[in-house]
Amino acid sequence: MTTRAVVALGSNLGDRAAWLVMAHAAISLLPSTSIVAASSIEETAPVGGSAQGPYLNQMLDLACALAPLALLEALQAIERRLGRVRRARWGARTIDLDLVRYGTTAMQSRVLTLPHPGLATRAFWRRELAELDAMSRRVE
Ligand code: PH2
Ligand code: MG
Ligand code: MG
Repeated sequence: MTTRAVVALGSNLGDRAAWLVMAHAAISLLPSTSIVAASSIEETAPVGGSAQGPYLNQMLDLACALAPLALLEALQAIERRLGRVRRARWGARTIDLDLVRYGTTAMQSRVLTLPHPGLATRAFWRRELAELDAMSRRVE
């Protein structure tokens, strides 16, 4: 059984568009996971953290049979492989992959909160999610 999982991509260091493409490719190769839809890519002003450059953000809709924590770990492994160095919280990053929604799962643990609490404060995430939901309504 697969679940629709939504992953937010963000990059504000180096060739931002190339990082998004590489993350897209790496996610498409995850076991038991396929990319069903992608939102448009938008440039957004940085939220929080120290002074840093603008982000490119995008969301992907996945059909995924991995459990939420397994998917989270797989996304973190991709971040590490793509050269992300965790320095400051909210700081600049080559690629950030956030698990935003996993079906209708609601959970709160030390490592994962679903739906992602950032949905409440990030208008660009809500916009991208609405785009994905509109696309999935067309195919269902
Ligand atoms: N991610 C952050 C911190 N700030 N700002 C924008 N515009 N987009 C992001 O993806 C973002 C951010 C930490 O995850
Ligand atoms: Mg993030
Ligand atoms: Mg993150």
